[in-house]
Amino acid sequence: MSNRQRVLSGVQPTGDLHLGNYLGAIRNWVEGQNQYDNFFCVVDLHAITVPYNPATLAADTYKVAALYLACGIDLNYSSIFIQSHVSAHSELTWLLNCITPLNWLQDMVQYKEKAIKQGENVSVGLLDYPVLMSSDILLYQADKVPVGEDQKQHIELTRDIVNSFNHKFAKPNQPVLKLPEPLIRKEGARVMSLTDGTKKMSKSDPSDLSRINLLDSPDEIAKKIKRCKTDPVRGLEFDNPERPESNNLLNLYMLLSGKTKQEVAVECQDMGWGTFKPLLTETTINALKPIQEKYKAVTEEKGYLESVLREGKQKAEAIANQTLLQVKAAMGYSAPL
Ligand code: AQP
Repeated sequence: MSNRQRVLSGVQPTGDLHLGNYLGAIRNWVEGQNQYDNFFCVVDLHAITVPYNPATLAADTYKVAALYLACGIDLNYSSIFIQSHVSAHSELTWLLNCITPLNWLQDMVQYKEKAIKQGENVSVGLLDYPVLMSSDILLYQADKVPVGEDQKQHIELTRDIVNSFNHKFAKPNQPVLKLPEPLIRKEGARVMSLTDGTKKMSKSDPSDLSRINLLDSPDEIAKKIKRCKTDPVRGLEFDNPERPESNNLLNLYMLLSGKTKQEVAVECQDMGWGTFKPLLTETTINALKPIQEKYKAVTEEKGYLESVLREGKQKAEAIANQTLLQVKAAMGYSAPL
């Protein structure tokens, strides 16, 4: 076994992955992966906490897994698996549910936001989402969890659950569960919607024009950037709270071009939107091209993705089942016969 610290993260198969998921999460997984022992899962159990289509769930799940590979997840450092294939995730969730106070979950911002959107049909699963996420992380005794800014509160809750669990069930100085830390990069941590620079880019936004999906064609990218919200001011600038769209689009340009903030600020300070938009379009198309080519190759190789996921499941299960046994023993359950 390696001595490297362990990383766990995932994305829900709730729609097409977009630049927010890539720049806020997956790109950071890729860049840091050779320093860690990584587990990346497609969190399909999370995907059913909001209304979903059973007819496309399996295909959507495979698509996300293929995109992990397309974005550069390297199997020499990382395992990729599907959450629902490792049943320990559900079982640990039940055990942790029973030590998690209800009001901790009712305070979660994501729950409140999504509950408002769903009106009358809010499921217990939506409320319980952060406990399932805690189980995902804790089963692997993960040291680090690379996520976008929106998930920080859930990691804090995970830490509270760890402290509560170890306090109740572990012997002094022999913690059963490891305290994980969020890994949030400042750049890309919160990519905003193309149609409203004050709202985060999201798979579940009803308007596809609000986001650039990783598999969008050059024409779609051009159309979305052409129609994206701007302001009447000439010259673009970062960090002006009165100009959220300018800040967001400059950040996208910076991250996708690989230029520094200073370089971009100087290059675009006198630019009008009519010059900037084609520049951003070309940069985005070029940045996504290698991902799209790799995606095509991964999905065209018959049986390849299945073999990656099978191997990932085996590696994940070996660790997850061990942690589950330790948790159950600490909680007073008899050993399985
Ligand atoms: N706009 C964003 N900017 C930066 N990071 C983001 N992430 C999501 N949106 C942005 C990060 O992507 C990872 C996977 O997210 P998820 O699928 O688990 O759920 P989410 O955070 O709720 O993402 P979406 O796109 O908004 O999905 P829906 O609409 O289904 O809820 C996480 O690390 C997240 O931080």
